[in-house]
Amino acid sequence: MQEKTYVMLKPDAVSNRHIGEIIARFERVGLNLERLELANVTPEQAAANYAEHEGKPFYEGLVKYITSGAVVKMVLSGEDAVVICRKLMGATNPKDAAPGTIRGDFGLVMDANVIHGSDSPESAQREIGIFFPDFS
Ligand code: IDP
Ligand code: MG
Repeated sequence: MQEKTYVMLKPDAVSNRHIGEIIARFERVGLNLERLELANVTPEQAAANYAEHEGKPFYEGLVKYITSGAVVKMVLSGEDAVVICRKLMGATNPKDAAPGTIRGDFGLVMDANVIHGSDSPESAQREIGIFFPDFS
């Protein structure tokens, strides 16, 4: 199904200058960039995006990390965009992410795992609303 997803290169990906290489992977499989912006995540956006994790031991560190420096926010579209992006990203923990995936190739530890991607079309709609409020 044609769908949209929200993907975000986290501060470690930006500070390590991996933006181009990572975006190239999404373009290579045939997904389309609908929005692309270098920005800082506000504390309000971080709290909204990670609401499901509030109260977990890693929550405070996660919010601190995602607001610690510039990120690249994007909306990608295409056939099964949500699942395709999650597959390209790899497992949440770089330790478990297969070589060839973004987290497997650019990450080392869970505390700086390179990239965020929506986990369902419903999450995508919610997250696009958080980060691109003017996107219809
Ligand atoms: P996902 O990003 O693959 O969807 P989630 O379980 O939704 O994974 O976790 C959201 C984010 O929270 C992860 O990408 C990672 O940055 C962070 N995170 C999750 N679990 C841990 C943990 O145990 N320690 C540190 N950070 C974590
Ligand atoms: Mg998640």
